[in-house]
Amino acid sequence: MTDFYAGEKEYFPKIKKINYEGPKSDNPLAFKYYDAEKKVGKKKMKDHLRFAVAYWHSFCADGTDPFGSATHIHPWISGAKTPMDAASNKMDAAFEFITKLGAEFYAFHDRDMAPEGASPAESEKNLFTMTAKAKKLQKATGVKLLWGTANLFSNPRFMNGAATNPEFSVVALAATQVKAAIDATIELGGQGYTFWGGREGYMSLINTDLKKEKDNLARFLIMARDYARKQGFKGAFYIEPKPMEPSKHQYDFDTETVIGFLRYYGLDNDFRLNIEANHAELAGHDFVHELETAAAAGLFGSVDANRGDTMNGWDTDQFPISYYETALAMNAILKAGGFTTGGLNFDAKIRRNSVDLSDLFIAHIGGMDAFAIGLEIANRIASDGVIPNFIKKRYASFSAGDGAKFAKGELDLEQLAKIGTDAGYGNTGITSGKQEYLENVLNGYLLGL
Ligand code: XUL
Ligand code: CO
Repeated sequence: MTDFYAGEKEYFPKIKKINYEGPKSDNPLAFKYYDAEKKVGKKKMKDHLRFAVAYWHSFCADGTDPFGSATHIHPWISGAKTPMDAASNKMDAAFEFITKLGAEFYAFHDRDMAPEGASPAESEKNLFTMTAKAKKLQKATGVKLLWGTANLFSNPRFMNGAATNPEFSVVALAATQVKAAIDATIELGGQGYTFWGGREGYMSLINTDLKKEKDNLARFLIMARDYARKQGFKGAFYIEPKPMEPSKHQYDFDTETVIGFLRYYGLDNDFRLNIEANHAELAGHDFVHELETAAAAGLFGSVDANRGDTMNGWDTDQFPISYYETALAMNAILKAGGFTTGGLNFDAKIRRNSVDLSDLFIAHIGGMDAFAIGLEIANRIASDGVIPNFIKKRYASFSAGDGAKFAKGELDLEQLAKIGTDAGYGNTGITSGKQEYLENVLNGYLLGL
């Protein structure tokens, strides 16, 4: 990583490289806990956390909501003469921001990087022009691509779905975007390719052939996988579950649903899960539940780091700040072996009334510090051993004797029932789960005791 600015124009001239200054610093533009080079366990913080900046929220979203117009007037867009000029300026701003922040990765949708043209061919040309520029900026700054994706939800043509659209011609147009976005991802050395299906669901079952739509979605994913592999893509494909919004019901409802889908259609060798904290909440789960569920299936891939608002039922995409949540998340991620192709992508946006350019830096700094603390606590959980050892002991009866035979599938139901009959009732099963004790242990780590 270099810390020089490599674009053609500078958009954050008052902000210099963000440095680690330690917990006592009161500089809002400094890290208090994220110390990229610091070793935690066997790896450096930056290699554990693999932070990525989301192009769409940080450089495209303008604060528009259903009740009001734009509040973020981005200088990289407002001064541009043409949509391609805006795209080029936006990319300068993006690489300046990511470099000054010291994140190692970014993630993009095709339409974040380059505007749609008058035809699929022109859209592709726009994307490849911007891909060439991104490649130069990646080389100059050392910033890498975590994953690419195609926006198959904003354009009105996707109002009835993309791969699940009842009209074949829309499915084919979705393919033009996915093919080009895969090409761009490969060209940029992307480590993953993500599918988030915001319109891959239904608004009502009264007009929907659910089986056909799911079959078509799987067919489309198989085609995308085969194309990417043929082009030499070695990275991971991710499905990002979300239960609803914008559709009433999305087929990638939650992690467990996606695991079933991937296995049913034979996609589980190539696809893994990209888990988003706020999406987990919308599905009625904890973030950590989704992480542990993916890991249990051997399908954990990457994370869209953010948080929701427990009082709201929609995707508020706020920056993560809860140490408790980041600690449990990092504990799950470390237990799963850590990131390989994946990372922590801030799929988060500053609030509509956060109108200072510095707010974008401050928000990311807070999120990175929160995950750095989470990592330290997760490492403490592992090294201290109280919690993992308790869990190990809790299941110890499956490691020896009849319990081990059961686990290996060496007993049938009659043999199992006989063991139960011989043991009798007694006090069997009356064992404390020690939840409160373990919660207090965790709180102790959070206070650094
Ligand atoms: C939408 C969402 C998307 C995906 C990428 O809720 O999370 O931004 O991460 O398409
Ligand atoms: Co996301």
